[in-house]
This record gives sequence, C-alpha cells and structure tokens, in this order.
Amino acid sequence: MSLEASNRQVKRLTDYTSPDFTILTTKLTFELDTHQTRVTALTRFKRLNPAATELVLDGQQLNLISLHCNGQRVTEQDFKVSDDKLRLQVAEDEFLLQIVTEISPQDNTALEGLYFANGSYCTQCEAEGFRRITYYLDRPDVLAVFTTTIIADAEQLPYLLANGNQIESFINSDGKRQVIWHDPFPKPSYLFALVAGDFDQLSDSFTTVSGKSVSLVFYVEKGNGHRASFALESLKRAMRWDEQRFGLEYDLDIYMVVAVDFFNMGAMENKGLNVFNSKYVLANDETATDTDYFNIESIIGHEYFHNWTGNRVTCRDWFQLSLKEGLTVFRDQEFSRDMGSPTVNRIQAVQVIRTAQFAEDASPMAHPIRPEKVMEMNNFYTVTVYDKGAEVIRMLHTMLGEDGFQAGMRLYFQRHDGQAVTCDDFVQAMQDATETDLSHFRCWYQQSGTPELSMTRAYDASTRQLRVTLQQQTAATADQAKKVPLLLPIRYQLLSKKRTQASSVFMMTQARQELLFDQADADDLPVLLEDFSAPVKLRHDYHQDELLRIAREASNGFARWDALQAYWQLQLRLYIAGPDSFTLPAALLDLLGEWLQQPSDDLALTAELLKVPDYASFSETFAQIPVDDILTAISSFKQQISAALYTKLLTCYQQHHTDASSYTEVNASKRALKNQCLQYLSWHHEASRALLEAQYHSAVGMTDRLAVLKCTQQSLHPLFEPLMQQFEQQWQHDVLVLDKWFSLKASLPTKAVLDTMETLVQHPRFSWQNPNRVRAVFHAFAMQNAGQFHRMDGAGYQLLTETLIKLDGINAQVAARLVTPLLSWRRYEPRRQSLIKHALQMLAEQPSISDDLYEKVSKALESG
Ligand code: B3K
Ligand code: ZN
Repeated sequence: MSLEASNRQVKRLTDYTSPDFTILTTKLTFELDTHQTRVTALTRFKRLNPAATELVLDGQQLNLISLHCNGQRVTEQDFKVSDDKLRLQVAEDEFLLQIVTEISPQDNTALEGLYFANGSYCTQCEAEGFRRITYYLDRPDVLAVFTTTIIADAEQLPYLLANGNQIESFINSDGKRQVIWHDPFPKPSYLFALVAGDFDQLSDSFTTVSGKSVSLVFYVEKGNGHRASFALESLKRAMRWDEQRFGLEYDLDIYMVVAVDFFNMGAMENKGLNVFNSKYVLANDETATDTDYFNIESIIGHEYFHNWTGNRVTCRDWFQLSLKEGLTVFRDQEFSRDMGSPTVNRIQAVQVIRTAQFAEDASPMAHPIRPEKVMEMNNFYTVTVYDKGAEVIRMLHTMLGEDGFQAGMRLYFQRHDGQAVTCDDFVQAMQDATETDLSHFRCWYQQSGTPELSMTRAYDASTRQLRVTLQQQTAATADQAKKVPLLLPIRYQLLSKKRTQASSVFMMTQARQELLFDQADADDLPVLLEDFSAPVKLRHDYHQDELLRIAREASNGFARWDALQAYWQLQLRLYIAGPDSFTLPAALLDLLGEWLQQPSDDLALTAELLKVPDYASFSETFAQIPVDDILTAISSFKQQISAALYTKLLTCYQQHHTDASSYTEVNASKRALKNQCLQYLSWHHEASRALLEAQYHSAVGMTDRLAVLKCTQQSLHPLFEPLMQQFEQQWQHDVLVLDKWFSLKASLPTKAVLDTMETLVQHPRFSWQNPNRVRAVFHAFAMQNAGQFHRMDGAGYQLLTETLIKLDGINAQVAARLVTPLLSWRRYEPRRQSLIKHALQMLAEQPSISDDLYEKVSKALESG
C-alpha cells in the first residue's frame, strides 16, 4: 500500500496553522518509579485564537489518572482521549490544567520520552517525545517557562537533574530526595530534560566574556570520571570560540552534560542539560582513537552552539529543522576547522555530502533541506537536513563574506531572540543586514536533488582566450519532477605556469553561462569549485595528466585532493573496461612516491592524498552500482600501490612513527600518515607481519592499535583473527571499546562473516536494547561490508530484514535508520534488485510495522 493510500497520518508544511492556545508556565512533578512513574503537570494555558473552543493536547502511551481545570475535576463526559490526543472544551481565556499521568520508563525501549536504562532515568523529547511524558501542546512554537520537581529514592538516585538552575533540594519526611529546578528561558517541550541516577561528577567553571562565572558539570558512569576531561576542555574551547567568532555568550549559571550508554543518536541540546551518548564524551588515550577525540570535540561544540542557534531561537515547526541543524552543523564545522587542519576538515565534510547525501538525493527518501511532507519526523534528521543544510549556510557565507554573514546573524538574533521562526526568517535577516537580493538563493530550501555542473573548455590560440562553458542541471528526484537552475557560488582559480592569481567567486544563476579568461596560455587550467563552494556534482573535461597536474600544483589543498578523486574515478572505469590488463599509471605512482618522500606540511592532508577512495566514494558516481567491480578494483589498486612503493611506504612509516599518545593535531596527523602507509604495507602479508605485530603490541594508544586491526582486516592478513581474540580479551568490560571489536567482526569482507553475525548477537555483551551495540554490528555489516551485504545469494539482505523486523518492535527509530541501504534497490543490477524488493515487501507486510519503517519502505516500493 502506498504512503498516501495507507490511513497513516502525513503532515505537510503547507498545512501549518499557528497554535490556538499557548502555554505560559509548566510545572512538572515526577515521582520516579521504574514501572509507575507518576507525572503531575500543572500547566497555565492562554487562548490565542478567540474562535477556538477546543483544546487539543498530544499524548501517547500515557495512563491518564486525573484531570483538573482551574482546580475542578473534569469528568470523563467533558473530555475525549484517543490514541494520541486529549480533547477538552474550554470557556476561559486563561486557565490552569492539572494532568496526572502514569508511565513505565522500564518498558520504554524506544528510548523516546522518559526511559530507564542501565540504572538511570533519562529523557529524549526531540522531536515529539514529550507527548510520551504528559498531555501537552507538543509543538516547537509553544514556548513556556518550566519548573521541574523530581522525587526519588535518595540512595539509589543521588543525582536528580533537569533544565535550568537548581532552586531547592531536600529530603522528604518519607526519606525521599526532592529537587526543584527552574529554567527562566521559555522553551518548547522538545528541549525539556530530566536525568536521575548515580554518576561520577567532573566539574569546572567558565568565565564568560562579560565576567559571569558558569559552572560546568559532567555526569558520567561511575568509575569513568577521568575519561570526561577531554570533553570538558572541548566545551570550554567551544564556549570561548562562540564568543570570539560569533559574539555569543552563555546565558544560564550552569551547563550540565550527562553521558549515557543507551541513546538513540549522538547527543541532545536540552537547555542547560545536554544528554550525550557516552561514545561522544568518554575518552582517554588507551580507549579512544584520534577520530573519537575529533568527534567528541565537534559534537560537544555542536550541542553547545545550539544554545543560541536552536534554543534561544528555535523552529516554528519541524519542517524548519534545518534552521537550527544546518546552521549549527555549519557552526560546528567552522569550530573544528579553527581547531585543526582546515583542508582535511573540509575533505571529510565533503565526503559525507558526496557519499551519504548524494545517495539520499538519488533515493526514494529524497527531500529538500526543508522537507514538505512527513509521516514520522524522526526520519528527517537526515544528512540532507543537517549536512546539505550546512552547505547551504556555507554558500551564504561565501556569498556575503564573514562580515556580511555575521551582520546577518546579529540581525537574526536581534529580531528573533526568544521566538520560534522559519528558514525564511533566517534568510530575510541575512538579506536585510547585507542588502543583498537572496530571492533566487531561497530555491535551495525547496528544491531537492543534486545539481550537476558540467564544464567544457575552448581555447583560442589567436586571441589567447580561454572560454569555459558551465552548464547546470538537476535531475528529477523521487519527490519532485521539476527543477530550476540554482544560484551556485563557484570559487575558482586559473592554474597557470606563468602567473598566480587569487581565487574568485563566480555567481552562476542560469542553466548555461560562460567564464572567459583573457591573456591565457594554452596549458592554463581552470580549477573549479575550490573548497567545494557549492554542493554539486562536477563533470569536467580534464585529461588524466591535467588532473594530476592540479593534484600536484593547485594552491587550494581541497582542489588538489578533489582532482585526485576525479582521477581515481577514471582509473576505476579503465579497470572495469579491462581488469586483466589494467595497471595503475606510472605518473600516478610517481606522484604518490614523491609525496611519501616529501610530505607537505599538513601531514593529515598528505595522508588523504595517498588514499584510494573507498567503496562509498566510488559507487556514488554510478547510476547502477557495479558492486563487485568496485570492490575488486579497490583491492587491486591497493595491492599495486603496495608492490610499487613498498620501500617508500616503509620509510615514510618509520619516519612518522611517534611514541606520543596524546591527541594533538601534530600527533594525530603523524599517526594518520603512518597508518595510511601501514595499510598499504599490510597487503604484503609476510613482509609486514613483524611491523604489524610490533605496532599492535607496543601501541601507546587506541588509534595505533585499531589501525593494525583495520589493516589486517582489509588485507585479509592472517594476523587479524589472533589479534582480534587478544583485543576482545583485553577490552571485554569496556562497552565503548568493545563496540569497535563488534564492528570489525561484522565488516570482515569474507563469506564467513554470515556465521560470525550469528555469534555476535549471541555474545554475552550484545544487547538488542542498546542502539550503540546494534549499530556496531548491523551498521558495520550493511554499510561497511558491501561485498557480503550484497551477496548474490541474498543472505545479506535476508539477515538485515530479519533484524529489522525484530528491532522495529524494540526501537523503531534505530530500525528505520538501519533500513537505509535497502531503499536504493533500484541502483543495483536486476538480480539484486529483485532480492531487495522482496525484502522490502516482507517488511511492508509486517502487521505491526512502525510509522518510522513504513514511511521509508513504502516510498522505496513506490519507486519501482
Ligand atoms: N537535536 C538532536 C537530534 C534529535 C534527534 C531526534 N530524533 C541532536 C542534534 O542535532 O544536536
Ligand atoms: Zn543539532
């Protein structure tokens, strides 16, 4: 049945109406109990629409105990309760409702609303989880001042936390602890948070630019306090950076971060009380890789930056999600960039766009950064809304410059502080502050799909004019047939042997336009889309040797890397055309050899330049993905590099070895480079054995140890299994490290992995309730083991399908994320298509399939 034909509810952006009632104050009292938590909500409502007589509140899976209006009990004849609403006739313009409900946190395996896991209570309310706590106007444009009282067993749950400042804490006559929190900033319900548990605490303080002292407190699992210090330092760096770069200061007296093991995503920016997946807080050199450290700093920054872009100014409705997410991702990317290597940061962000986001555009789930139609909002926390959303903000930044952009931000806050607004309001502030006409630019908010930008060159030797013709076109997407030309800021430079010029930005507005270069030489090369100045697919007419020249000579580090990506794509096509006779060109091997002998100052960039693109990067450029060809090509490329450059790889490896374990930019980039070398070396099984063993056993930190495991896994080195056994022994009690082991097991590219998968779910430390664990196993299998997932016998698809059926009943949000690789079934050859389609049909036929999964599966089936 199609999405439209099912009687499931679909919401549309065009259906938005402003609320009939708003809420002035919300006083919540929680009497915590694992099975019967009693929630008393005392809420002061105000009528906004004089014609409205019925108050309609959202509520799900609630046991309603009692309802009072202005102190009077409301009897059952006077209100109606359905699966997801409570309706009540009200005469007064302002009134006080007291609603008592009971919920069971222990049974809440969806981890949305209030749940109990691993000994702690925790909430997750974005997007629509608050309605699982009490009946409420659970929409982001209703902002209220919250006061929260928590009552719980004092011994078991010594820490009772909620948003804002703690105003009272005492022990009741019955021996229970009662704590009261007050948040002076009006906020929508999605920013509400409550946490109760027993934790280690790590505290510090931060003095803001205006001299206010803010307490910073991290709460983490007992015994792990020392592992939160990097996150705490990152928070201080983020606070200082936001003051310096954006002029934004923190507003409450306290900023708390709680790390929990059971969490559906990375983290949540609840006002004054962030909740984090422990993976993005806990780190020390023994347990965390350089990538883990990087992610922690970036996510700590991201949630902190939400305090202004998200909390102080929030979204009018959920279709506007990119208002806060695109902007905040842009801000966290800028923060990371200012903290480390700008080029490598940019490369990594672009890889997310090119692989995951372009794939989403090409899938049945294609949507604009401001979606127009949604069944389950949780399905729209996507790479499109987040990462493409950040690219859209970045284009504004490129067009307006740092000063113009900051002027726009100031006007945005001046106009909208304390409000719930739209993406249009944001663009309007940018437009007004800079007096720039952004009407064409706004199309980025409503058009889905990836524009293709093609470039052709014509050089006229008699006039010495180089004419570059640019054409843009966006193919129809699953959600939208008609497309218009977009405004594309194209940063470019002419690579010339004779002169150096600064980069310029060309604003492309039409389907076809020309760039003219006078006084050009025949061998001048236009380098387009420096720093990936617009999220488009670039089709060029460069020859192989021209791409290598850009990779060698361009001044923009990103452009060098990008030219090499294009070069690799050409090699892949040549390989597919004749795999037996294919060898990598000597010119490429010479260039890689030069970089090994003389890496650039940015070692992390050199490491990136030395990489063969991965499966996801290669597959992005095919309408129909030749899975097996890509995988054999990648192995062949790596083996050839290993054979041709062995000595140079070994020397570079040895030169960049470091005994320092700490995470600093210098150490991390040395490790990136030498582990890149090690990856190639490991294809020579015998020659590299001693090296791999030595690095594994003498490794001072997790980065180096994990690198050995990854190398041996990819090159199918006989050391893989014995080292994995040792690793499991050593780390079986550390859940975060063990997740790495689970992932490596599930992404082993051999047939045996299917049996392994069975043993993994039987492993004593596996849990279907823990999203990190489920992702460690199944995300790794479905997304990082293409060869086995896409097996021709269909066993990979079947395994994922059975998993999804089971998981959907436990945690539909996690299930709906894991279904992603099945959605693009049209991009495989016929046999695989029919196997995947069959899997999707099985899912669709599940009688109790969740909205989360149903929305995606039905769209996928409709697409064929
Ligand atoms: N705003 C949260 C994401 C909520 C996801 C709800 N399914 C984290 C973030 O983007 O900062
Ligand atoms: Zn966010």
